[in-house]
Amino acid sequence: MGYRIITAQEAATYINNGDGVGISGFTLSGTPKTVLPEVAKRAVEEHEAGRPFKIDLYSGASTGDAIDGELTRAQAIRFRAPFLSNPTVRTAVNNGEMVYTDLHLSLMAQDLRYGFMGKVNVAILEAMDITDDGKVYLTTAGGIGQTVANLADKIIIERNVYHHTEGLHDVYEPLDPPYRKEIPIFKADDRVGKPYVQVDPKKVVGIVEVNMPNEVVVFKELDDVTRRIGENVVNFIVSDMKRGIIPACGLPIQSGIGNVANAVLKSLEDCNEIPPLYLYSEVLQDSVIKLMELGRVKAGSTCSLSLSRECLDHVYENLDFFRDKLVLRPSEISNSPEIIRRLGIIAMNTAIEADIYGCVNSSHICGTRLMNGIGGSGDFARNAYISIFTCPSTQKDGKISSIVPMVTHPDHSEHDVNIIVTEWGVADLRGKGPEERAKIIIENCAHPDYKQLLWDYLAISKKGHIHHNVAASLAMHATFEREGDMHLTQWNKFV
Ligand code: 0RQ
Repeated sequence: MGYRIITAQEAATYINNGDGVGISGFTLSGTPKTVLPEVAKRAVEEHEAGRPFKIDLYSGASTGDAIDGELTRAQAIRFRAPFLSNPTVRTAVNNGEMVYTDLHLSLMAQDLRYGFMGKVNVAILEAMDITDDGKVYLTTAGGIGQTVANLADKIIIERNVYHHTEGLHDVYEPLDPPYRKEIPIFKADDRVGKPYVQVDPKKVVGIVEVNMPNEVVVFKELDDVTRRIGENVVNFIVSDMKRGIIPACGLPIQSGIGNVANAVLKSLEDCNEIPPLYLYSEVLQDSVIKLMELGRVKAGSTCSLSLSRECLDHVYENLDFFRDKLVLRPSEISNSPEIIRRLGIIAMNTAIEADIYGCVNSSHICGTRLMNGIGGSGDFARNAYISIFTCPSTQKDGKISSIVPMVTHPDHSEHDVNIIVTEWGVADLRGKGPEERAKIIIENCAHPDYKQLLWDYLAISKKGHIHHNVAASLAMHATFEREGDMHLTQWNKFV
């Protein structure tokens, strides 16, 4: 059957006030590029005419300014899940202008299927192409494409000819309970699905022709702090290999997103003591492409190619080299707890803050202001062979300590955190009780300027299995909010 070629403006008319819209993509990669900005324009026109216009927006992870930014500025989003990184939408969420649910990314597709969120009326998929019988070849991310295509009444395809991911996708959607079976991935690069998303051609209302690269994130250059964090992580892995805890052949690694994660991966470039590894992760950044070319990473399974434009072009130009080294999976599979546990992943994620007992906050500044969300960090941390969290020991010119008595928002409890790493060192929490953990985290990870404050907190804490002074436990944060500097915290009023 032939599909209609339509403009982005016409495609936008298929989306109505109150609709649930599910899109392809994961981070800034693989998201549709032209229809949702037109939806934003429509929302502005509707609002000017005095009519309501808001949608519920479901994606694999975050999106960029063309989607989250434009729709937020047009006040066109009622509900958003599961991850954000755009500053405009972050501000709107923190101002209470939309409902946002912070989800483990492995759950997004499943929660939509289970009906935990609203209906998906329209799916918009960015694809290299679609065949007459409904085979949709996605671009740079797996995301939740198959699920939203199944659930939606209408499907819009953005055919984006910029992209060339031929042979990279492995699309697999599990059955729901009580019929679910094991997902048969036993090695990071096993392929178990189809290279395309299958859609019902009758649902496709049209194809929008596009030729556009992805939006990209620019990382901060490595500095002394991030370089030292990276070196500490690599030294820790080497030491665990020498002790035989990590097998000599290595284990697959997962790396989160952001400046710190990027620095950790860069540190692997020069380390010959770690054998070439597999990556089983949700995002794959430029540093991993370099590691593949250096022979340091054998193959990478990911949900998204979160690459700079130059790096993505380089992959496309050398697709024959990368084709058997890259697998793009749906987020439900890239982040599947079952597979993460089976493969024995070494998970490396970033904390906003960690407390002296090993609980980690990855998502909310001072417990209230959303940064990005937990993303896949919880999927990996809970199920990893070794769960590592990294962060600089201080933030905001040293006025904030990232090591605190109690985290203000517990994303990852002490039960899911094995190792904490800052630029000062490594706290290995495995097999230790709470008091031992507190001592090693303060001694090895806290910034020297904050060590005494943290020791003094322990001294005024009530003994028990875990030592805390409940009234004082958030005083460092309260002091920062009141006086702009955690150094000014005084414990005497809590004694
Ligand atoms: O603020 O941007 O104003 O300078 O947070 O912090 O140190 O540059 O580190 O880019 O690696 O991001 C946790 C946010 C770290 C990220 C987080 C402020 C800091 C700076 C960024 P500025 P850095 P990174 C993969 C898996 C989600 C969980 C995860 C993240 C900005 O890694 O979102 O890993 N992780 N998911 O100043 C006040 C603190 C702060 C603080 C940091 N304690 N107080 N501000 N900042 N700590 C993602 C996916 O699943 C797709």
